Order: sequence, then structure tokens, then C-alpha cells
Amino acid sequence: VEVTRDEVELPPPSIDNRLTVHSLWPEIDRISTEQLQAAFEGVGGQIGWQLFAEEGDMRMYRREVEVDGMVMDPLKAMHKVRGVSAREMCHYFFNPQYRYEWETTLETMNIVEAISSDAIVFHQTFKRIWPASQRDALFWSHVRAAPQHTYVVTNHSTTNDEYPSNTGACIRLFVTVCLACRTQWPAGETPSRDNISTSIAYCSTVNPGGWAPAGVLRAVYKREYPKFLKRFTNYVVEQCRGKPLVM
Ligand code: 6CM
Repeated sequence: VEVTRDEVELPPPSIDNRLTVHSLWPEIDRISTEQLQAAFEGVGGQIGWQLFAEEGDMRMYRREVEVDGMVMDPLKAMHKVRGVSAREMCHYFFNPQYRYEWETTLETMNIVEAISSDAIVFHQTFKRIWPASQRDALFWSHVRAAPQHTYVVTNHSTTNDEYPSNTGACIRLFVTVCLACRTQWPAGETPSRDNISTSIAYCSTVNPGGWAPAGVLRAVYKREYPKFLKRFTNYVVEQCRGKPLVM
């Protein structure tokens, strides 16, 4: 499938036909639906969520989970950004052309398969964290619209025969990430840059795929996730400045 630059300009308001006929579609649809449902659920009711970063409207929580000594801590962040829409947020998160500008843990990014205007399979390598081996990931990424002025991007690990895991210097990690955004504005008003605010829920669970020292990994997450969310949201605000609002 050839996806032209125009088509990836903004997340489409409805699902691309080329995605619904793809073999990954049932999985992409199921996981995206589950992730969106969980994204806006609070952390208040559940046991074990600890607040580890707070700055302005941003709050980040994690749950300490280890499986066979490997850190799999689920992370959940809430944020609120004024003046940009959910659709704009998801556009910049999904679209590969901007990724190097806001993603600082990234070393390389390749498009493995451009499925449709709203789904891409990526192979990425990350900067090495001493003393662990370098990591890579292979995942599909899907952006979709949902009711209540919501847009959501889901990233989830997959496999591909041409990208086998653990053959070179990298250990393959497994990831499930969801960025869910919902835009609101005062009742009776017309949405504009001056009156909209977008609530963001970002959830991430990374399985490091092989040995990595728990303390180092938790320290990296504690530093890198707040840095990512602040940098990404500021980036989108900057990109949208002076441009017409797209809802
Ligand atoms: O969600 C984020 N980025 C997306 C686009 O690239 C995508 C990325 C998922 C991979 C997340 C991996 C995080 C691990 C980074 C640390 C380096 C790996 C070493 C681990 C082993 C020792 O969903 C933003 C991700 C922000 C991460 C801080």
C-alpha cells in the first residue's frame, strides 16, 4: 500500500478500509478498544499505583511489577494541555516524520509496513542504557477517532519474519503504549485555540525482553517518562502555534 504524504497529514475521522482487510486488523481493533477503555479510568480506585512525578497538570503513576526478576512496571500518566486538539496531539504522536524531533530515547526508526493512513508497523532501536544490552522493538501503531472528541494512538508489539528478534546486538523488548486524548471546551461556545483543553492519558507497559538491572531500569523510567511527556506536549503546542485549529 502506498500512503501519500497528504493522507498522513491528519488522523482520519473514520477507519481506513485498507486496514480492515489486513491480517492484523482483528488484533489491532481489539487491543485499541481495550486500551482506550482503560486509559481514562482513574488510578484512585486501584491498589498499588504510586505517584512518582507531578508538575503542573501532569501526574505520573507506576505500579511495581516484576516477573522473574524483570521489571514490567505499568505506567499511567495524566496531563492537560490548552490550545491544541486531541486530533493534533495524535497526529504528531503517530506520524513518523516528527518522531526524531520529540523522542530522545530513539536511535533509529524504520517503517516496516505502511498498512494504511491510520496504521504503520515500525522497527525502532533505542539508545543503549548502561550496563544493559541495547534494545529494539517491532510494533504496529494505529490512530483512531472515538466519541466525545477523542483520538487515540495505540502501539503494540508484533512479529515479522524479516525482522527476527535477538539476532544482532539488540534484545527485543515488548511494548504496549496508548496515548488517548479528549478535547473539551465551554458549553455553547465554538472551539478555538483560546478555549479548548485536551486531557491526555498515556499508558505504557514495557517488557524489557531480557535481563536488565531493575534499579537502573526504574531510574531510567523515572527520569525519561516525565521528560518525554513534557517535551512531546510542548512540541505539539509549538507546532500548532499560529496554525488553524483542526478538530
Ligand atoms: O511512547 C513513546 N514512544 C513511541 C514512539 O516511539 C512508542 C515507543 C515505545 C517504546 C518504549 C520503550 C521505552 C524504553 C526506552 C528506554 C530504552 C530501552 C532500554 C530498556 C532496557 C534496558 O510507543 C514514548 C516513550 C518514552 C519512553 C521514556
